[in-house]
Amino acid sequence: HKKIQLKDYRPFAFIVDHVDLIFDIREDHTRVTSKLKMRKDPAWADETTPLVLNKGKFDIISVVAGDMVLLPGEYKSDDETFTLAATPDVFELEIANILKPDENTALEGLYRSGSILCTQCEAQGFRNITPYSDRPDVMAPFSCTIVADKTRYPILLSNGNPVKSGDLDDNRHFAVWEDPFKKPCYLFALVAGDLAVLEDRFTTSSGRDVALKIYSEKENIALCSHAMTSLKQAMAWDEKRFGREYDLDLYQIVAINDFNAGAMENKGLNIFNAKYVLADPQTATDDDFMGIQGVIAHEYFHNWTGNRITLKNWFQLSLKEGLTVFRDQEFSSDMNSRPVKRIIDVKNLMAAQFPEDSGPMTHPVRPDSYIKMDNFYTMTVYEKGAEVIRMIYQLLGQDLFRQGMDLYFEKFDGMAVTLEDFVGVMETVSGRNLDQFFLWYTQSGTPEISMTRQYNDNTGSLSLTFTQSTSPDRNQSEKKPFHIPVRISLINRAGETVKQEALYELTQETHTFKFENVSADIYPSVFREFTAPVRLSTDFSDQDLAFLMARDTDPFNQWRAAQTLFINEIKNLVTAIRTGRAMTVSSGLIQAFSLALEDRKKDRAFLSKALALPLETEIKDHFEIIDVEAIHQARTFLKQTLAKNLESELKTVYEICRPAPPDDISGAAMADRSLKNLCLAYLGCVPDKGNQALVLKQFENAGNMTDEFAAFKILSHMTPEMRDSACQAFYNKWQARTLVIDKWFSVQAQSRLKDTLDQVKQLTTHKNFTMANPNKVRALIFAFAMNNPIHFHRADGQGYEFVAERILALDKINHQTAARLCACFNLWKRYDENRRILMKRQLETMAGQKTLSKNLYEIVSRALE
Ligand code: B3K
Ligand code: ZN
Repeated sequence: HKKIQLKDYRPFAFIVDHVDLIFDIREDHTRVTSKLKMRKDPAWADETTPLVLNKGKFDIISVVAGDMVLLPGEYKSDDETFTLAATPDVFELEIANILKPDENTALEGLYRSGSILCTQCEAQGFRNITPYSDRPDVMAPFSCTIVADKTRYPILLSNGNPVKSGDLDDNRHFAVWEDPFKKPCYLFALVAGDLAVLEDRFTTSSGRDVALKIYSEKENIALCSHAMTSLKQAMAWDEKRFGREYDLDLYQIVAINDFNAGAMENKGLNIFNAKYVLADPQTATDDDFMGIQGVIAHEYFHNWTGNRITLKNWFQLSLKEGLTVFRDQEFSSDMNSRPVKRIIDVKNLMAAQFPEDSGPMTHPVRPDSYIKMDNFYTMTVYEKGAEVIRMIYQLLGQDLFRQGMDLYFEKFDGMAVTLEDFVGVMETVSGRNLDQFFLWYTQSGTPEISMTRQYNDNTGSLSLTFTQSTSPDRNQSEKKPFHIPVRISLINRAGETVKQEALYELTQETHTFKFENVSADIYPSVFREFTAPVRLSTDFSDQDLAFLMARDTDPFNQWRAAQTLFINEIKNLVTAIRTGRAMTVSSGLIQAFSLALEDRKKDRAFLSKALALPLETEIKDHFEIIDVEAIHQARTFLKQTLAKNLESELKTVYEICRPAPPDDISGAAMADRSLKNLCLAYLGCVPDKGNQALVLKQFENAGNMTDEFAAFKILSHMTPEMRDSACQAFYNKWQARTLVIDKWFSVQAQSRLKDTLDQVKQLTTHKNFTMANPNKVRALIFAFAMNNPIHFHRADGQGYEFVAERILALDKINHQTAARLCACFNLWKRYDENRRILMKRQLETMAGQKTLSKNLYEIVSRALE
């Protein structure tokens, strides 16, 4: 399979002046007619330049160039390209072809989800609809006519504005849409179906009256109001924070059940995974509510960062994704608790991006090459990309950053640009040179920073020495030092600030910063708010960490201190297990935990994060060789020991966080629930009848999904009998709600009970399960493979065998999602020899298949390299 390389980028030799699409939707097929107005770009084409368009696997039924009907010999067409050997300088081309959306299980291009026909084009799905130059730097105005049966498809949607509609013979009707903004084809969208709509309006700051419409299946329309509220919040926020106004009279969102990604920002017609639209307190958890708010905002923000200004080529993906994630993170921070949002984002980065960057998929935020672009919608491009933007924001400060953004919008509106263009405007407004900083885009890997303190008693000076190093990897055999911002402040034993926070910059391997006239008991608080995406090791003792956990003036650093204490303790326990010593938990840790739990001044949402043990999947990143069983045993022992020692405190806090009204989704109510459910999870992990009864009581009497689901999860680990009866009850109650049934699958997939693999296998044949729906596959198979280490990594290899077999089955119908699932094998070299051999065997079996998709081939072959 061919590798596409950034260094081979060439502009398209033609300009597309207009695209007119006609979709004639019939019972078992759709006929697409594309009318292109094109001309040669004199800068790149001469009389010998052929026209080469991308094309998927479908049959062409007619081609008209100008007034000439072309015969099959006069154009060339195969499964990948459509070619005209020669064209005039200016010409019109009309191509008609037949699609079978009902047979499209890959969910890219035009496909059916239930009774709805819809599209997904990013990254390169548009070529499966009609031959086109399927690349983001080819921008054109589109119009789109949809013709369909009026009963089956009463609603016909596309991008932009509705300009005409009407009835036709045979119970058919049509709608014509025009998008006045030039766009790349990956932003094209079409929806046809029998949908209900929730309508609202928004008036922009300059007075434009925008109609807002959220569409879903009729039975779910009552679940769309949180999405609508979130959309209006996002529109208002983007005006206030970035001066960005919406630019059409209509903004539409459609909820779809079968979707490979979370959502898609098509111009004026977002298509969403129903999971990120539908919610009410009975069926969605507080985390779901936050997720919806964030994703609705993210897609809305793309209208400026992604759509109005788009990408020169796919290598620049982080230009829209990193920036838009940064924007949605800032939005969620302004709407909710900023420190808690920061903790959630960093935890996610450490749990998923750090490992990605240390394995076979490691790539710079701007990758140099790909086989399938779909494989590069990664944590690195998105989340690390957002951290890189955040560092620019730190280096420039809020005002200059905003000036840079304003200049970016002014200079590049309507264009397809690069990361250099973005960083360039930041250099212009700040007068700074960001050449070294740009390494964050071109060099892969997570820098490791060590920080040591030297205190001079005679002079009263504290020196902080920072050293950075980044391990060589497949992308660069030698790493240059990164330009790393670090926010530092100094605090005393009373927890008071003695030196205000300031920004320092690391540009060389080693830097020492000296602070004069400070006393010996001063603590530095470094990398406040996680100033840079680096691994940090310090010379802090566990006593120091316990102090910082209680008194650091930055809540993020309090959280980090707590997590570091937990990790240190778990490392000690793992050593004890491996050397056959008895496990004990240090009294200092128990005390620090207890003090935090009793600190009534602390924000409850924050506490629920700080006092949660790191997950096994996060802990593994702190070990060179991952000992799955020892990590599991150590973490379980620590959790049970804390619960046994602090039982009465945990119960007290559980009671104090008595729920606000169950349908209250205010920040305070969510915070109470999160701390309450953390206490319940600790209490429920000790095999004690009283605690079990408490969990069961919450499960049975919960007034919302947050509480019900929290208790359900705890029950799923207790005993097979308790798990089974909880599963039965939950299923009986929610079987008609497909998104809730996803939760039911995922809880069972993550159970620690012995028979989990057999249960999961059984569930693949359950009547509510299907490999054709990505949400179902994620709920059951991904959850098992990614979040249930002791069972996926069973020493007998059966977990691997099961997942590999599912990956191959999925690859036959949905290559994008199959390749994503295969990431569970990526770190195979980090396990013990037995598991290494077993995992490698599965990778080799996959590699040996005759018909592997390009997507899966790329993941498997990188893993085996
Ligand atoms: N831009 C889309 C990603 C589509 C996934 C393509 N495989 C979602 C987003 O980031 O907003
Ligand atoms: Zn995005």
